Amino acid sequence: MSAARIFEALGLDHGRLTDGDWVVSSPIDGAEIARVALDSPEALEAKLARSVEAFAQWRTVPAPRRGELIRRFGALLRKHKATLGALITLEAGKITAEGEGEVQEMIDICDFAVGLSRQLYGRTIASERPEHSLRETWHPLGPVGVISAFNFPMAVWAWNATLAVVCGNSLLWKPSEKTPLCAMACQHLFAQAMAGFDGAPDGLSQVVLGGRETGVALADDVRVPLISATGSCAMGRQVGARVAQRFGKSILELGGNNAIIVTASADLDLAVRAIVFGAVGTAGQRCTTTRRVFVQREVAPVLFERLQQAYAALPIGDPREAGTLVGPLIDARAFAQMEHALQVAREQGGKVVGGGRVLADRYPDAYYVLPALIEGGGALDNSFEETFAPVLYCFAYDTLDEAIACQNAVPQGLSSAIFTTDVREAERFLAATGSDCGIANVNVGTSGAEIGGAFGGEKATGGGRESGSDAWRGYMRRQTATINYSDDLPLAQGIRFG
Ligand code: UN1
Repeated sequence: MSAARIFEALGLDHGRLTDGDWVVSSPIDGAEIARVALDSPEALEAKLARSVEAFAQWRTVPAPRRGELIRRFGALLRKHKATLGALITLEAGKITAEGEGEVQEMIDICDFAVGLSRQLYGRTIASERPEHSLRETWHPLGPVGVISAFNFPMAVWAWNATLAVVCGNSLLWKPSEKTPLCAMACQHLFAQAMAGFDGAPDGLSQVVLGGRETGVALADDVRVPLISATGSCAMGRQVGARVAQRFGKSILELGGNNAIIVTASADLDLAVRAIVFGAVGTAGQRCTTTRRVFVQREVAPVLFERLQQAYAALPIGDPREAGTLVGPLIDARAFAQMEHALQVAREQGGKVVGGGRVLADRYPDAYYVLPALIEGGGALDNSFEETFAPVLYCFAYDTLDEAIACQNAVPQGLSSAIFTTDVREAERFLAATGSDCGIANVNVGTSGAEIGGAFGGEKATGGGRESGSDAWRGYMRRQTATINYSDDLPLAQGIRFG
């Protein structure tokens, strides 16, 4: 489906696909699919002002009623699931199943947020003073700035947006410059959900299109009390520092360098399937992508052999075609970074299987690659970095302690997994001395998290949590209130004054 057909199916004016200078191209074949208008600094200022006004109104709407708006939005996502999935495929290059899976993730978080809208619980606390009560209330925060990456061009926004909106906030979304159409489509459906909905103010949700300067302007603006940013560690380091400088809050969802440990007791069938999905799914461009494998030395030859067989049979190609499992990389730069990582691995003594460009005759302007496996003898420096491509470093280990130490030795701390049928190994991996990541799985791979859990990671991954569990608290401000219903004024800590 072309971008124009997709916009038409969503009821979006396709004049907007040609009304600007910013060129959007599809990673499928490199062809131009749109020229969109970016926001000027003046336009951004106007949107910020509207967002402040929208917040002032929206925070007074009861939370369950706010949830009702998200219910309507979720219904539109259900209706347009296939079309939205096709747009993700066109603009980000995901295979159809993964594009639709991303829309499903949005639908799921809508359902979660609707339920949450009746569960924004605070606590009541026993007061130390007679005839006093003590309670905690969660209040709306303000305009929430969402900065998102190309690889989840809709779902990451939805994780933030649906929670932020039921929590009573307004939204300003700066999507990746590589995927503005996905953002325009979500924004359009959100506006449709708002149409005729009593109490939903204009400007409740807005998209700002722009590059780095737009992100910086949002990060620096005191009118935006929370910035939720997804992207590289380098980006997060800058955004986090700028937001902290003005005492804003941030939720940072940065790079991952996720590992799977395969012990001698593992079910290798499961392990191989999980590793392949984790390493080559989304062409290795998820923050949760499996980038390293540590396998117990005695099973290492069998696992390497089976991984090589699986890699040799991978259907690589047009992500729209049924049967394709590996689509294109996002652009030439991603390909150059992959090549660089493989080059360094070879220089450092790694044995590289796969890698390199394929289908270049058919798609001279797109970047399809053979996913790469690297068998590492010793240390491979590049395995400490996140190369956003299907590059998997495999190492053999002797003891589980050694495997856990190696897994934890990288700067990032997002996702991790162990494949074992031994309960002691599993529990050691999950213990305080085990995996240091925000996500730790047993017999489940590193990617493909459900929305019900809190999603995010430690260390250079940024420490933020989004999506399920109590992540909603990040989008609200906490107020502690002490209420005196006595005729006296007793002071806390038993202090007598006067
Ligand atoms: C991301 O890559 O930024 O766990 C998010 C997963 C997805 C989300 C990834 N549910 O792989």
